[in-house]
Amino acid sequence: MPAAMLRWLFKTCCRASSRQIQSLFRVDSKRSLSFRRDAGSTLPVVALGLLLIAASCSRETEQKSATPKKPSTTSTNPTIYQVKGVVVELSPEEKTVRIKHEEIPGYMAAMTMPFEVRDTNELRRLEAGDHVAFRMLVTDTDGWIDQVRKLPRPTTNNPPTTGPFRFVRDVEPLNVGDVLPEYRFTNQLGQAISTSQFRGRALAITFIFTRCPFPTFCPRTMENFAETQRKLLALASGPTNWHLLTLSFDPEFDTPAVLKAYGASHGQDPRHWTLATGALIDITAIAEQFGLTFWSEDGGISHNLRTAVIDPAGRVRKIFIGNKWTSDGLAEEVSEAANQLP
Ligand SMILES: [Cu+2]
Repeated sequence: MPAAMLRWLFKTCCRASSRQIQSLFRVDSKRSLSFRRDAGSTLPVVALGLLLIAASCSRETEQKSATPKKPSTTSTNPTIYQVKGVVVELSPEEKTVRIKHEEIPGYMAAMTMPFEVRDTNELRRLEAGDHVAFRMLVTDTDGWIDQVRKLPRPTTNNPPTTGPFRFVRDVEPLNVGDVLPEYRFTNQLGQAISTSQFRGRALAITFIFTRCPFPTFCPRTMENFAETQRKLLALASGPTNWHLLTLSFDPEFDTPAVLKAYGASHGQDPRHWTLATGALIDITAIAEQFGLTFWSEDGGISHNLRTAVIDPAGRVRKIFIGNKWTSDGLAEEVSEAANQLP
């Protein structure tokens, strides 16, 4: 689907132009994106328009890396995708349902992930194993699903897909009060770093991969860290002994150069915020110690979310689960930890 891919490319290139691009496409009854039929006669104009947008995009990207990005205004018109999948787990109290969903062409690879459901009545008749179709609604900063319909179970028995083989080492889960073992990683400048170099400072650690497309997952985590950095820097007579560490679990793609650009696009101040990655066995170990798991699935990476605060003595102070925490909450934990007496 080249049209959808094109649109996605431009969307990731610069969000401002996504609406301009959207006007070039129509959403048909199956909600798949295609070029407007009547666009054929205006194709030369469209092509010129795309070129101009591309030119303005590259300028915007350059500016972004020089100046911290302002929080984008929330788009009120969600993009809608029709998706099918299998219910893995229902959590009505959390207003989420975990679904192993099929590929969403031009947007996201097939993966298993929790989706927010705003009306929990939609979950009432569902159970794990049900085949469902639903609408996925995505804005610049949010994502949720609705119109969840049960589908008849397919008659063929597909074998379960198992995760790929990977090297792991046995690690103990870390609880509040436990000392974080030393881990060595490589930062966005290609320099070796160690978690123990942050002793004496409050350290917030979180996990992402830069290709993650879903707004409430890695992009939200990045925005929250950017806001936490901004709030902590703005604290009059606030502590200065704090640091943020964002670890990528996609070292193959997230090279130092990729991390540097990703950090810059989120207003990373390298004095207080490091993006890093490392050997997969180390990333896996530290992630699992905080209860985060990730695995590759049909070309994408499925994962859950963890953010931890380490105190200046190197002990775990707090572990935030999922994406419901706020930058206010994190900034408060970090500044309290920073002010903590040894
Ligand atoms: Cu993600």
